[in-house]
Amino acid sequence: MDNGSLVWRSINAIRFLSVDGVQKAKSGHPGTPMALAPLTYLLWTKALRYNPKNPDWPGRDRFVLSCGHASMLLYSLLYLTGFDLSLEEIKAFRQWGSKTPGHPEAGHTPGVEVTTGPLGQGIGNAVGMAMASRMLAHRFNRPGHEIVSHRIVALCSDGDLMEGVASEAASLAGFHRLGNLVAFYDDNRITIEGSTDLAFREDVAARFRAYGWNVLTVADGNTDLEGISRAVEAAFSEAERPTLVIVRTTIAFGSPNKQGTADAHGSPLGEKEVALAKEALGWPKEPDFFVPDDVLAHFREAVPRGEAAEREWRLKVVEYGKGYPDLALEWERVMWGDLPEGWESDLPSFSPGSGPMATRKASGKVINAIARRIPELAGGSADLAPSTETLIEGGGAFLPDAPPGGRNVHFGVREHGMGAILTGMSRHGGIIPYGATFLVFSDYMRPSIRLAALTGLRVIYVFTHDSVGLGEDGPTHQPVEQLPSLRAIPNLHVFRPADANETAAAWRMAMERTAGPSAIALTRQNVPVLPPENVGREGNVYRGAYILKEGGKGSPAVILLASGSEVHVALEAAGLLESEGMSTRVVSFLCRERFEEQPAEYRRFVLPPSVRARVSVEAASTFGWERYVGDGGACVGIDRFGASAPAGRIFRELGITAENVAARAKGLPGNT
Ligand SMILES: Cc1ncc(C[n+]2csc(CCOP(=O)(O)OP(=O)(O)O)c2C)c(N)n1
Repeated sequence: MDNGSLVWRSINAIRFLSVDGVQKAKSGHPGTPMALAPLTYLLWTKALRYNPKNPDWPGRDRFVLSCGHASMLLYSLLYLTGFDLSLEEIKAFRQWGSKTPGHPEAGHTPGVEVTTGPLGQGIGNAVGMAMASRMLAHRFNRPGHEIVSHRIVALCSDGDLMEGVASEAASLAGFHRLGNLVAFYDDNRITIEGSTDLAFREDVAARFRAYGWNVLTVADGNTDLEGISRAVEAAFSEAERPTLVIVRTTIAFGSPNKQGTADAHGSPLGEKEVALAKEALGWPKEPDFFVPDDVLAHFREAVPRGEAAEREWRLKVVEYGKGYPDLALEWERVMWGDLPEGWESDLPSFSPGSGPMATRKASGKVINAIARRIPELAGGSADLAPSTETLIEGGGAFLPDAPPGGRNVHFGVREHGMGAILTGMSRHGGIIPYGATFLVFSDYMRPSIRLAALTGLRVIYVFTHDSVGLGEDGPTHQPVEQLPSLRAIPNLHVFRPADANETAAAWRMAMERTAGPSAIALTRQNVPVLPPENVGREGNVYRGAYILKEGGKGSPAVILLASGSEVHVALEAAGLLESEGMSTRVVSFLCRERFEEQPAEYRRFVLPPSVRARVSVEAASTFGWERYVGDGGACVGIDRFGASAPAGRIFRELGITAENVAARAKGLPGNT
């Protein structure tokens, strides 16, 4: 190790930019960037294909910092290699309005591929990206014209590999033999509480081999640049399996008193120790944020290198376009995330005459109608496709040994892994992913859903068996609090269609929504089909909540607000109330978040402030309905766990009946 050489000074520049950034912020994680500087130096100067001047070109490799707490490492690399991230931003680490938030946020900082920080998610996202890339390669590559040939490279830590979500995703990656995925594991044996000996002694290499991964090790990730280079090269030339490179490092390498200790994980080293570390590694103590000119110039070679790589790829695409003009247009379209002209023209309309239909069933028909027009719609379920009705008929299975081109993904019983994978697929681009399970198990996916919402990604979650109406499986399977808890996630749109026609509308909105994810909650049980002309009237269904039935002229005496299967309970209750002379409005609440986006005028039209007699009805926790029913109203819902019995009996016992709703309406102040 020659601290005077350009290479080691470059590595030390990564280290001390990170250390100084954390020190100035008085908060952050200095130890891991110090340890990973040699590996990332080699990756970012030699191995990765990226263009700092055009961070989003589709042919680039994707670099995922799964251990997002080491964000300063990534910011240092982005600044040094010439992304649109200034030294001022590095100095503003973790400050209000900066481009350098505590953990990396995709879409916020140029060059950040995914939002990471919750451990385990990033590696799950990387698996999703590798799957999306594989699907696109199947669809678009032609012999001699491999326009999809990039790699997904993830960097993960002990914490990442302890998390269950990583195991689920890694298992699936091994199963699929995703040779386009390389993960580096920073084996520094330190977490927050101390040594990994406290809780993590398993043989990670054996575990990943058992998943089907190619596993390589680097015994000395601190100083052995040749060893690291060899491993990177070997990993990048493996095409048949995902590769895990276990790199043994020392956290805070170079810090005389803190290296190898948990102290260096999550707090600044301290002024004194920073000075000692700089001295130990032969780095000038002053000024802070020092980058020698030749070091910066060396890193900035990434710009012409990246531009050349992009140019080469673009020429490939031009050649491709000559041979396959239609495919080339399709490629452009899917990578932009645009839907094809007229994509919605086959969306089915359902007639009441054909009898009642479970909304999950309707959803299955809608998925298939969409899939015929949109080849990039791909997804599946966590081993529940026959129940969630999410199979694309004739879509083929996405399997390692099946003919390429399959769009039905079998996630296995891995809801959390599925959640992280869907996020990665969406962020990769070119695929519109959906994933399905029972609504109650959305809890198993919640951390991933939250990140998709935070990042603003188009992911569609299909959650069936959406209430106690699923019946005999009992309270373990009957969602109660899931609807309000999903609605509490900012930027997630939660749809709960009342019938088949609303289901088609929900899917349409979810497909067209690019600013964030959508969850569609669907019934297991049959529900009546509403007249399509009522659902579609004036397009108000697309406003999230709309007047489905108006009892009489003038202001209604009472408004019933309902979602999903309970819309029919409300309609029946309205009949009862009207037979007693109370004019009743029924508002179907398909998607609260859409409704909230409407102008106040529309919202007041649907829910006039003067009508205070309101009753909500939803077979779920009533949490949140107060906002709409107000002081003068009442909520009919289920503020307890369900029970095992036939659905009809449960609804009766728990008061989700037209009679109860009517009685509650009549009992409101002013109506008695
Ligand atoms: C899901 C989740 N749980 C807890 C944390 C808080 N946390 C941040 S880093 C960390 C563990 C640090 O150990 P390691 O992953 O080995 O990182 P290193 O010490 O090597 O930086 C924990 C528990 C988190 N970020 N995400």
